[in-house]
Amino acid sequence: SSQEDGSRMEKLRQLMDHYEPNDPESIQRSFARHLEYSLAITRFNFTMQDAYRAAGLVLRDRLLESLNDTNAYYREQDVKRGYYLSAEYLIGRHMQNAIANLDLEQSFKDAFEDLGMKLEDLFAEEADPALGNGGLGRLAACFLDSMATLSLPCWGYGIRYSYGMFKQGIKDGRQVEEPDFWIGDGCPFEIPRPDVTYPVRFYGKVEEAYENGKNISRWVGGEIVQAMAYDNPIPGFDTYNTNNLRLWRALPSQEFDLDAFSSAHFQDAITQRRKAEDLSAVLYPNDATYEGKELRLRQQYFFVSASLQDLLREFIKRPNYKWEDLPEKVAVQMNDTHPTIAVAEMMRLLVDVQQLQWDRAWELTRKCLNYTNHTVMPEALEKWPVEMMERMLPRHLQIIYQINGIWIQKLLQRYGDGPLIAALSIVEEGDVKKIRMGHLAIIGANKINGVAAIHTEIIKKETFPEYYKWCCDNGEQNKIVNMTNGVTPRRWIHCANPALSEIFTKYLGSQEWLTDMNKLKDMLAYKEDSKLHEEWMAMKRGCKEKLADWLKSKMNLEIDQDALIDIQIKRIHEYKRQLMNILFVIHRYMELKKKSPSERAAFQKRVVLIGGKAASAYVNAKIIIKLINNVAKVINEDPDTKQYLKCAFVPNYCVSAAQVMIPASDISEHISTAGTEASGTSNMKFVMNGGLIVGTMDGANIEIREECGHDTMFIFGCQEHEVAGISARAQEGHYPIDGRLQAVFDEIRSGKFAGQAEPEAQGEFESIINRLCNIRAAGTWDGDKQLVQQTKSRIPVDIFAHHSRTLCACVDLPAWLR
Ligand code: 8GP
Repeated sequence: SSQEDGSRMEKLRQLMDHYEPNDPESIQRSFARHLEYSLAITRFNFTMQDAYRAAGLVLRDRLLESLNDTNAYYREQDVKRGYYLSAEYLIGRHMQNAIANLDLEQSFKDAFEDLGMKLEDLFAEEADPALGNGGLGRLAACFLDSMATLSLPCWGYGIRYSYGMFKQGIKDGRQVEEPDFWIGDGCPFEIPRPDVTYPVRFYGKVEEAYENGKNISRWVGGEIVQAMAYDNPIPGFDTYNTNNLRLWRALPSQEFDLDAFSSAHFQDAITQRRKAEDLSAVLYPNDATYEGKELRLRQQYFFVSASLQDLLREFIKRPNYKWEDLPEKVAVQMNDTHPTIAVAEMMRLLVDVQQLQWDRAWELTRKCLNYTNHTVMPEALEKWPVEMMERMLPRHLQIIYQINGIWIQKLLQRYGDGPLIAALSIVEEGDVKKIRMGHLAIIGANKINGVAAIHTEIIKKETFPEYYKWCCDNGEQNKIVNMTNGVTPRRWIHCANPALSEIFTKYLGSQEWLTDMNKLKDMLAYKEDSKLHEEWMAMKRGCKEKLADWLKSKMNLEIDQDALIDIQIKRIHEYKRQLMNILFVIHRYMELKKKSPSERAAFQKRVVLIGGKAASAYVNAKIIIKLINNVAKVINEDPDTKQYLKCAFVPNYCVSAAQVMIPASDISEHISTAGTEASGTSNMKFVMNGGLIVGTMDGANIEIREECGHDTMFIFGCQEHEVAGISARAQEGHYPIDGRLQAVFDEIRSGKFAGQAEPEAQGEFESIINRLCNIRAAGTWDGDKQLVQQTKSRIPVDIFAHHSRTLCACVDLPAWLR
């Protein structure tokens, strides 16, 4: 009865009438209890890993308090909720960030130092959850921190991969991929929710029926997988608000089919189980490309369906809900094309399950969904074979055809028949008929956004030009909008560089800058202040020391802390041009070698660090890693030059590596061919840590330059609007190769970095140089010497054919060398 309920609640309220206290002693008490009772480890004998786990549980208690209160508050206020749908979250370690955001830094420091432990040592015990590939996944993680900090009622939804991004080892200079079973020892921050599960169907067939005067479609049969929720509290900074990242794990729909035992199908039952679990087993390690693999589409549908079922359930739980309120209460952001099956799934849930009329459902769907594009690489826009979709998601294919049919009708009315219709159709005709997920997304979304000003213009002009024309012709120019990326200063300044955070807080008088970066402008008042200069240099030195220790312990590399630290860390890609960076290093090395010892002493000392993972099947990217390693070996061992120039490939680049590297940099390289890097976000992190950018007019570099002043960035290279012209002129052979660059090519060809000791590598190095020189002996790496002679002074034309991605050496590098 409600009376019994009332008295029980009152009793429970009295039993727990306070929040967990946060003074150091209470934290110690809570730590000891978790060691003893949660982990069943004696408090008199434990390892650092045990300590980390117990400390994680201390934090989790506090996170739960604010998560529960925040959820209760959202419900009470009946707020509009945002949902970020992303197949990737490159979340990084939780502990340090959570302590900072919960305002527990001092208490934790005091509590653990008193017990003889350093917080940094605890932090280092945490596995770095890498449930993402690169920029897009890290952006999702930064957004979660910022949305919580801004007290916005927004949750993230994704997949709880058992294996995250592979660990990168380097063996004989080459990348080796090792599995990352990050979840192995359990993550103290996550909350398994066995009570929050949803069925997700695959395969089967659609039955048409006539019920209650209506034609209805029923998706039946096939197989059902259960999606089980794991919640990851995301605390905001300087607010009581804590949001949630809900990740789905796949489980079989029935634990064991008991009949299987008796009917000797036990093996089948186990296979079924494994198949279900495979769904959330591993992250696809591709970046800016996609693989048309069935498992990938299964993963996408799996998490999208569970997430939409969950958010609609939350909507329906509101008292007196009305469907027309859905867009007032729900906004869904689709992070790239990966979750865009959401357009069809939302329609299925509204039409088939909730029995709404098609037109009404379509209006609601379009008002609730939004889509972000993250790359101009056309191969990243996913397309699924119709045949595959028909088998796996038969009802969704029907829905997509229906959406497309109505859309094509509209187009025909507006433009009549013609090539525009085929270009705008969701269905791509051809030998293999495909569903274009990018098209489904733009047609099903309220807003479409690019991630930097230049990128948004490219989306309009090049990625979806026909769609943009449609928008303009229909008075909807504002459908494609720009939303330049951002990063969280809590992780990227406050946690990564506590000394800098202290400086800002001291000079600005408060921590407000941590939630309003505009406040940093007030630092300008101190720009001539010698005291600040001193403190700033001490901060940089401290960061470099930390980096030096880290490099020494990770890879036994010694660096001179007086050298200029020059860093390029990001996924390895031809368009990002790590190749150009290493060609520059070779050039610098050759210049140094030419000098006398006294002339060398006048050279700026430099340490060039390059880090990043290559997709496992990306052959050229892997050759670039090998080249960097081989060049580094020669340079670092050369007694004439090693004092002045060092180079290293830093293995296993990840969020925690970035937190050590970024604060220590003097300059960082953001040198993609203009028009190819959608935004970049590490550029922002380096600048926030007082580094200077060497960069091209690409992505967010352009906007950072406007914000910070032109004199704070070393810009070089051609501009995006010049690329097409250069390409055309190059076809006619108007670009001779710069002599300095030619010398670098010759040095590589001479076998200096591989030679006879490593003929295979030598062949690979020559093959990528040949590609730059438009020599089509690619693959046959010993090449056709005559062809080399004829063409080596020509601009790399075939690269232009390949989206100008590596437009590199011949056009941009000489400008950079200046
Ligand atoms: C990245 C872009 O390359 C980068 O410029 C941008 O800053 C970042 O997204 C965030 O917007 N794109 C991807 O990470 C990407 O396309 N990932 C592939 C897995 C599809």
